[in-house]
Amino acid sequence: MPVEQIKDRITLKHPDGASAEILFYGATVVSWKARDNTSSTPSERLFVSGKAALNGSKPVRGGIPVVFPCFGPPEHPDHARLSQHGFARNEVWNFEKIVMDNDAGVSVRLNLLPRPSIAAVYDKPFELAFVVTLSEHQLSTDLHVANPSRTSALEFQALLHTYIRAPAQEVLIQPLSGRRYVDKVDNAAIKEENRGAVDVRHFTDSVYEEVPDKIIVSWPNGGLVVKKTNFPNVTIWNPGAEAGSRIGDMEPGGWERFVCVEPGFVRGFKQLSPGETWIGQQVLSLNE
Ligand code: TA6
Repeated sequence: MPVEQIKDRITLKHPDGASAEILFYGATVVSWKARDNTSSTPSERLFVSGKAALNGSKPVRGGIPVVFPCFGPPEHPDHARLSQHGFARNEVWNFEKIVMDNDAGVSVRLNLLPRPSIAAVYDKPFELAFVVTLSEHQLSTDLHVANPSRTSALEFQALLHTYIRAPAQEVLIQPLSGRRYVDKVDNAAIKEENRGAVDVRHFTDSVYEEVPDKIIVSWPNGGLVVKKTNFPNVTIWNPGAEAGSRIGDMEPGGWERFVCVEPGFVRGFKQLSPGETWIGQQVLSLNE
């Protein structure tokens, strides 16, 4: 099961043709190709804008950006000097090791430790690791957050900002019915979802609370399942044409080709005691 390290990225390959690509920049997964029951050849399951910067000049517009230690504009005093969605997606991570490489799948681990560029804006001790595992029909991404301090707690938010390639006008996300959510398109009003399935036919930016760990993302003749662990919240985002056309690195009409389904711990802050580690996991599956 080959793992290839090319200049700016790691490529994982599976004997059946599935593959994944992870930029060292931001540990951003920028490609996941796999077959489902209806296809004989692997196809791309993630969306990356054709105008995305992949050279480290700015966070990638697409794939699976890693959001840490804050989601959205910073609210916590520890995060006061950070930009939106924190520093993890803006830093070059280190390739630590191959965790697994057999017929079942291949798994690699990257890490991000304090360094001067981070210390300039964030002075809390932390250790991050990101483990990406590719199997025939699944892509698993685990974010490990450790608090190496012997004395102080670590408070953070974390989220995987996953851009699922999908026909945005036809995609449905469930089960969110009855769940409370923050509607960021309506002055952050707190609402209860009254739809059986959520669509993104209009500008959508909703942070759902206490969401079941299995989320079904479906569209005519396609779909995938998102399974999450330790991520109680899910953000659903699609900017639509008006807001989308104002995003500088969004390809023309790009908003028609993705839905962001973002498992996270973003309502309040996760607190790690000294020496504690937390793992948030997302598993994207075809053929469920
Ligand atoms: O996850 C949804 C969101 O917080 C939206 O509010 C929008 O800002 C999106 O993330 C993209 O953020 P970015 O900083 O990548 O442009």
